Amino acid sequence: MATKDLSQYDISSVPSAESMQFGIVVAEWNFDITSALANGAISTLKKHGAQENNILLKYVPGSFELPLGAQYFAEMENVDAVILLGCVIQGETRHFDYICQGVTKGTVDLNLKYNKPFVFGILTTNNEQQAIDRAGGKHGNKGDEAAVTAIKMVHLKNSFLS
Ligand code: RBF
Repeated sequence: MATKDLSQYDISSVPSAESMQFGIVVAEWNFDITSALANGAISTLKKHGAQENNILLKYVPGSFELPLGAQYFAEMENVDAVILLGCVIQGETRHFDYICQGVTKGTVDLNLKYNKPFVFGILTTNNEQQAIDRAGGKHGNKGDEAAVTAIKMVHLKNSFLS
């Protein structure tokens, strides 16, 4: 994956997502940003062959709730991967640190507990402009990058099973 433009990647390196099923959990905080991340993720999944009815979308209030929302997908739906989309912007208090710590640790734990990909599609920025730049702006869209990661990780797992 590119580091400067989150939407730039080698298309030929991405396997087909035609038979894959995805859950996407979106935080409602900073929704202008997170809805743009969701649009990016969905269009990238479809671009690589995912069927519309195999992309399930749910919302949680804020990024702190993303791991539990993602766990509901793992427990109650037959998904191959879950993409967590959020945007945490640094404010005046320590909230930023606690939310980032919680969602990061929660996401790592889910990957290992369920042995399936839970993709970290969460922007953690100093200000709103940095988030806009990474949600379809001058640095691309983190939702695109998260979708490509999900496809590649499902393919990786399947390669061990076949
Ligand atoms: N959630 C986010 O997804 N992004 C944020 O930038 C964000 N900032 C917050 C700042 C404060 C002061 C508070 C109280 C909450 C914030 N949240 C944010 C919401 C958080 O993830 C969670 O939904 C709530 O803390 C649950 O009550």
